[in-house]
Amino acid sequence: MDRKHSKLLEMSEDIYAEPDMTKKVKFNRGEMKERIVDIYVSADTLRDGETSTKREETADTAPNNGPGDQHSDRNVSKNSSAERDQLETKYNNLTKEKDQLQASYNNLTQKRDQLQTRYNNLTNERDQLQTEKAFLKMRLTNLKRTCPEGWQKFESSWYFLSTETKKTKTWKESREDCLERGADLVIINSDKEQTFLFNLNKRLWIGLTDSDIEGTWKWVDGTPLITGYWYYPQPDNAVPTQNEDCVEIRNDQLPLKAWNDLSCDSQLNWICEKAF
Ligand SMILES: [Ca+2]
Ligand SMILES: [Ca+2]
Ligand SMILES: [Ca+2]
Repeated sequence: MDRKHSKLLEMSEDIYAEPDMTKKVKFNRGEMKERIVDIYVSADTLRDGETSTKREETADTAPNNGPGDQHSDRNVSKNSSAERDQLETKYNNLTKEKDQLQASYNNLTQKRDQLQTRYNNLTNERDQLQTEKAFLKMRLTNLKRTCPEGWQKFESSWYFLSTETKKTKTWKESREDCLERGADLVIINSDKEQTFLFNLNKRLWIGLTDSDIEGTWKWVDGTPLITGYWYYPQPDNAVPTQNEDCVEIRNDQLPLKAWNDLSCDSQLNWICEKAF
């Protein structure tokens, strides 16, 4: 037997031999038939000096994805089932994650709202404090500027009251004292101011006189008297001088009926006013 026939016999034996499972699973029946046909073809072609080994090799390595490959279908089905399980797991995980994120988001939203409220409150508080600070600063400035010792504030004026009864002065001397203090004898502009002065509870010179024209009362700043707080029957320009041209507030009358005209040479306490 020459080499070519020996090879052919070997191949025939291969075909009728016990099936090699690892090899067989790669072929369908159609392919097996093709291989057998190939072998007889090979016997013819041997004369042309062609071996079938090449063809066998080709068949061996051919792709096995032809139609009707049941084994491949099972694999696909198996694969898609595993893939579905994986996807389902993934979906469940993502759903869980989404829920956690939603909860987290809700918490953060709540926190943000709380912070917003707090921020608004703090802003309001800050604005109030700023207003308060500005007000206090203004007050302090006023105090520094216009509050020397012995002065007191009422409404929008500062007042200096002469308190020592032994050091009383005439109306003219009293006015000079006020001018030296950068002020003047008080000018009474309202019932409130009148009441405040009455409550100081002293006989005091005020900045009103009719020394220029008898009976025509003028304040020290030159403005005419509009509202007076005389008690009856003042002003009377009365005895003993018959020349009462200066005005005092008395402490033995009513708050809004407390003025009397008397001689400017009388000695009294006095009150200066500095408006701001
Ligand atoms: Ca006044
Ligand atoms: Ca008079
Ligand atoms: Ca009088």
